[in-house]
Amino acid sequence: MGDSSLKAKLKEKIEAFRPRTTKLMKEQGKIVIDKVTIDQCIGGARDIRSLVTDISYLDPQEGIRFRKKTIPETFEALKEHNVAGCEMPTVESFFYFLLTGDIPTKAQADEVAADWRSRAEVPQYVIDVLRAMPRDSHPMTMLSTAVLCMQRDSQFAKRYGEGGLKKNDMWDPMYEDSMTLLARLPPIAAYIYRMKYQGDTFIPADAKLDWGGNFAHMIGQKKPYDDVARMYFIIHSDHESGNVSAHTTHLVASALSDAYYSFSAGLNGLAGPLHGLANQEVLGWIQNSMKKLNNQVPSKEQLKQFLWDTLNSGQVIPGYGHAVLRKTDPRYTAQNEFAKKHMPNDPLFQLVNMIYEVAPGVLTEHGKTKNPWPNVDAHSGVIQWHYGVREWDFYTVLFGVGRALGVLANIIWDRGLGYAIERPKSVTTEMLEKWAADGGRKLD
Ligand code: NMX
Ligand code: MLT
Repeated sequence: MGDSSLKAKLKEKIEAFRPRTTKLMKEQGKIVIDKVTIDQCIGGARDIRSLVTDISYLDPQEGIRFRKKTIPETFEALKEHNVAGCEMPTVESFFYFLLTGDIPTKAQADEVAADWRSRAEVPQYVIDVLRAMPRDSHPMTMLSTAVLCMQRDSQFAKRYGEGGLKKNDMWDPMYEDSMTLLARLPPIAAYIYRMKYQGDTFIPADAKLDWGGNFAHMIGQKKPYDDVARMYFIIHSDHESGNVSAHTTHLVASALSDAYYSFSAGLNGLAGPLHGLANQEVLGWIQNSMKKLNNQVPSKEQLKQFLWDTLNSGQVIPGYGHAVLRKTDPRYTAQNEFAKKHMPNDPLFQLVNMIYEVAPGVLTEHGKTKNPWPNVDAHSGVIQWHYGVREWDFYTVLFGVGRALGVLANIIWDRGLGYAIERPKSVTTEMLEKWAADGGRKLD
């Protein structure tokens, strides 16, 4: 297969960009841009400016921008790519935009679609591995395992192993692996879903459908769920570089591990309850609250009590709070607008809105969290539930399929710009105590 126009465009973009990174490193590398305090060292490196990405940026007040565009601006800019009769653009057009920063023409987006279609066949050994796993394995374990076992197909590992792969050319096999991985993720996720929850029955891909639409079709969903799938994958794609899944993917790739090793590791981070797994926890929390009331929607007072009971038992309120955001997550808002339009009378949706009215006040009174507002996960499960995807433990897989778009775009650029192996310096508690007593570490 000859190189696609996306690949040619990317080559041009990377080569044009590279001198900016080189200049910053070589000529301006010692300019100070941040300081590090003891609480940041112990407290999860919060706010330390030490990662670089040009693909998305997260402002604490405004939320995410993909390539400088907010979520509404992104959807507006891509609206020529809305699938006929649908409200959402194709994921293919969004990926082109995420990777290059340019809005594609129809032909360019079609080319991505054709490229992914040509790579989409899931090897039989992946199916065999999935089928050999205990059926009650978490679907995130299955997804991560499926990704990891495809490492044997890595072009990057092959070309690196053959020798002679130059640093400036490393983005090329990283791109090839990432495109293959992206093409195979929807059928793999759909296979896991149908194997685990739909009586081991399968629906073949439909070559006429786009990436998001095809996923909806393969799990057995009808309209407008195809738009739900497109919206989910797009809004979950990227959240700058410091979140656990993006950072892990980037960290592992920095050792020149290929896209399969790197993304599988990122998925394992996404599977934590403080990160992506929170979307299944939210549904569990809501359902448990309703169960206590014989499945009646609680009153605001009852809801307040559930929130306090959760906090008093030492648990977090899933879907609320954020390490960076200090306002309602615009990804929550995007889903809320979709739900208002398509499922306004759904009782769970009404409950989600009620939680939004009550939880920020309770969390503020509780006084611990720096951000009492909802994040993306507070809303995602309810929409899935409404359309009949009721297997909560699958929800993080949906997050993971979307997250692949962002983190893989990032590691392609990481190799394009030749970012170094990541290796921050650690210190001992004794050193921290000494520097604390001295009023700070003496800098050279
Ligand atoms: N419910 C109860 N307590 C909370 C919550 C919450 N939703 N959010 C933060 N806190 C607590 C937090 O546990 C910490 O307590 P302690 O001092 O006892 O350790 C304190 O408030 C200060 O935490 P923050 O600095 O506000 O938050 P941090 O940056 O450490 O953590 C999260 C961010 C997202 C991990 C945290 O807000 C949380 O656990 N939220 C609930 C889980 C969740 O929704 N995760 C999904 C995030 C989005 N995603 O998809 O990844
Ligand atoms: C994400 O999308 O990765 C989450 O909101 C977590 C984060 O940004 O830290």
